[in-house]
Amino acid sequence: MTDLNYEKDIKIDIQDALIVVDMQNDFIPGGSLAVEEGDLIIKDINKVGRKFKKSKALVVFTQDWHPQNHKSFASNHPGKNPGDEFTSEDGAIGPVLWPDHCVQNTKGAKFHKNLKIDLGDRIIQKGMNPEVDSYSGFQDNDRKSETGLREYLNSENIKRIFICGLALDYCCYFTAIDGFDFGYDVYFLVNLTRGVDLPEGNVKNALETMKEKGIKFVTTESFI
Ligand code: VGL
Ligand code: ZN
Repeated sequence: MTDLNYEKDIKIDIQDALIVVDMQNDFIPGGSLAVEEGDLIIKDINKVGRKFKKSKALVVFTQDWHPQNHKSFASNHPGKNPGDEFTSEDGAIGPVLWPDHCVQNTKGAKFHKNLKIDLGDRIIQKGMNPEVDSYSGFQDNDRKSETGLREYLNSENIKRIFICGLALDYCCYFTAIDGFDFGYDVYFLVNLTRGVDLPEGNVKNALETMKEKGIKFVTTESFI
């Protein structure tokens, strides 16, 4: 595991937002793209969400929301299997193909029943364009279209964002990187996320890249 330093004594305030990434049935054990132990973080995400609301901070949920013909699905590439390496020319899809997941209006795309979605101020959907994936909660992988998250956070005068959810090395990671590049002070809630680690080593690389960039790391114990 990568050596990380955790920030301490963080007081949540009105310019903070908790971004809860893709806590949907398909990413949780039993789902089609299950992240190991994804279910174990739900309770504490609810707890931290409550803390943010008590402190008048924002809580935003992102939701992976694909059409059935989405090109990130191996099933839409004859002869390919989930986990196969695949990158489209412009990086819009890849570096691997996925099982069908989070198809619009299916049970797999729904938030887990134990997640307290009432705590959310906004739900941001992503991945609707069948030709382009959207790992980041902010924008498509080809960076040609945004989801509305930045506009929303800016309209609420948010300066710090705290990221948790699934999966560490995909949607959480890319949301953190974009958040940083868009000028937010970014905190990664390490014990409230789990990774897919595909290809192997991806979780370690993601953590190292974030550390080098200046993204900060916290746990649920970091808050006052
Ligand atoms: C995700 C792979 C494909 C994620 C979404 O939420 O991390 N990963 N689509
Ligand atoms: Zn997806």
